[in-house]
Amino acid sequence: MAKKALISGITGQDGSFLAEFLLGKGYEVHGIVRRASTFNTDRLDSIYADPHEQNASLYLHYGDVTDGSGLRHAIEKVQPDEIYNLAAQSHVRVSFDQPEYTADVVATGTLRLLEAVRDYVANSGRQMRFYQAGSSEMFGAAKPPQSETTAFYPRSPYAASKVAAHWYAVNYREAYRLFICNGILFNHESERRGETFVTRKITRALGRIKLGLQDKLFLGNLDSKRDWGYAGDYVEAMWMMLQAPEPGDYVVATGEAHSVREFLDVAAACCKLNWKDFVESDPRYFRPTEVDYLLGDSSKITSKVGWKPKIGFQRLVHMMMEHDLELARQEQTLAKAGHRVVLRGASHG
Ligand code: NDP
Ligand code: GDR
Repeated sequence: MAKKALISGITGQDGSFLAEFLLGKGYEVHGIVRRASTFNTDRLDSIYADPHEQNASLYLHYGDVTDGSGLRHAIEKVQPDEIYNLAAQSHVRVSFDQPEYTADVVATGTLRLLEAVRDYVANSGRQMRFYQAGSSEMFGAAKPPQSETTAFYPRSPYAASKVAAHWYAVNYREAYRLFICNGILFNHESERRGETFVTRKITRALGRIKLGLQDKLFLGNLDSKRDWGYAGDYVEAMWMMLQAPEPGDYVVATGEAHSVREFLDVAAACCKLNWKDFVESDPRYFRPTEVDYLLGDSSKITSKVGWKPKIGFQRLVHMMMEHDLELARQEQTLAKAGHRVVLRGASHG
């Protein structure tokens, strides 16, 4: 019998990589998808098969982590062996504008799912493994390098909500002996990254500027440093920690940090551009409290579980840049054919 996984947040960057990864391992994959007035499953297009087809192994269910009864129904219907809780309002800047909503989704959403799991396990007698998507943002202002023993110092409603979710998960593990792992993942990016996060905002804009579709790029703080890895590597870490004999909490990072300015340097060099010619500062993109320096020490997951990152900073930026230059070429073709190209992301994030 194939193992079954249930993923909340399957339509996001990580959800799509994880679904692909688990399908490759022979899992039957189920995802919780929010109802929207337009399709929000673009990132799953390459792996989606009509569920009526005989060999389909990806199934989508409507649901929302703000709706506890829906989560319970999904768990009872799917009876998963593993749950990956990736659903989140995941934008740090936006969490200052929507703090209550962010807490409801990120913190209480996790609690709702844990409660549903607790009851399901107690009533069915079945075991289940649970992954909680924690974040390096939980370390916030703590001095780098940050590891599992570093005290949290969250600097945004998003980060404070992730800290609450982290401790709910620890408490449910200890109180009800559930197999729960907190992954404390540092920033991870890809060509599927949302276009309002700084890396993708940069590579999308540079591609368009190179091809004459856009003039300026407005950004906030260029001095903050992040430990940027590749999303494809990081979903493997999520799975690996759930296969370990005992549950635990793990930092997942590359151990190398770069500033936003350095990201711009490398991306602009790929396109033979000088970013200082077109990058401008916009106060909208600064945060009331910034996280200056995140650098992860992932030696625990390497020694206990055997995970290591494969893709480094330079290769990551090149991959994203090449992808977004190709997207810009497609947009240019459309523009030349008289279509209106909407530069989504250019003035967001
Ligand atoms: P994304 O923002 O790309 O995806 C978030 C997912 O959550 C989307 O599928 C989104 O649905 C879904 N979602 C949002 N609100 C709800 C809700 N109320 N109910 C159900 N689903 C909801 O994030 P990533 O893929 O980058 O990140 C995955 C998880 O990992 C998140 O929890 C994030 O906070 C965390 N994380 C991410 C890091 C990173 O660098 N990427 C680092 C550390 C942690 P929709 O598509 O409809 O919007
Ligand atoms: P982050 O990612 O806040 O680390 O959270 P983001 O890419 O949004 O910001 C990284 C750094 O870049 C600075 N910055 C800008 N950021 C955005 N989005 N837009 C801008 O125009 C801009 N200019 C400068 C930011 O101030 C910040 O210092 C991401 C999310 O995926 C979280 O969900 C996840 O938990 C953490 O990574 C780890």
